[in-house]
Amino acid sequence: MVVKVYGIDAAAPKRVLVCLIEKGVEFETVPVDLFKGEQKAPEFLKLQPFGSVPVIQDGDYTLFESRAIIRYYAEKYKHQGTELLGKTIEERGLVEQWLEVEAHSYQPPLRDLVHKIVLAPIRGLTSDPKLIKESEDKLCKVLDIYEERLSKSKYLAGDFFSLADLSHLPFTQYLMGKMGKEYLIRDRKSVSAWWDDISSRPSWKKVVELWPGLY
Ligand SMILES: N[C@@H](CCC(=O)N[C@@H](CS)C(=O)NCC(=O)O)C(=O)O
Repeated sequence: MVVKVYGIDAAAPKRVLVCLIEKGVEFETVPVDLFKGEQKAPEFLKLQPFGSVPVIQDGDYTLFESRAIIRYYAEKYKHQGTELLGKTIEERGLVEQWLEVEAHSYQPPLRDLVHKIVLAPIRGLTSDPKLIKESEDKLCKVLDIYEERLSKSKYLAGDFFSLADLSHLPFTQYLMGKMGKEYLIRDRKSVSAWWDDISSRPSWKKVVELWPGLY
């Protein structure tokens, strides 16, 4: 059964795509044009009532929320492809801890920056340098904690690549691209080495090559 992934060129769907590639799960993509508002069309809302991407359909099973989807596939194919959840319950706890940090501390200020710097001009909106500075300051505080953590272990949850690291790929890629905020990563030695490591995985390189989006 080939998994259908709705939405491709935005960050949250890419979290799912990179996970499926790591797990060696076959999939096909269904484009959803966010700028045309296709995610709010009645047919799409039957799949995802909040009107955002990604959504997957796996046979007659439908799931939305990118982090729920990656957890589902990491568990469903535990013994196939890259092990992404850790080998012990303690490792699993740390993977979950850093997944939560990514969702609740890392992504919010970074998503704000992406909206203000990358998306605002496309939508014809002006962005306020003061608000950009506030988001950047919040992100810096989080990155300082990452620097400390990654000076002690190669990856976030320990010395193994996991869903926690993978979940950071799509939004961090924005910083490294046209946004011009690469220094936020490069100014932190351990974070910088971690980024070079995780972003050079063949799975992520394939995602960026196939779906460069707004990077
Ligand atoms: N928490 C959701 C967020 C999904 C989300 O915000 N997706 C964005 C693309 S990255 C989207 O669909 N934006 C269009 C919209 O919300 O109208 C997830 O992780 O799946």
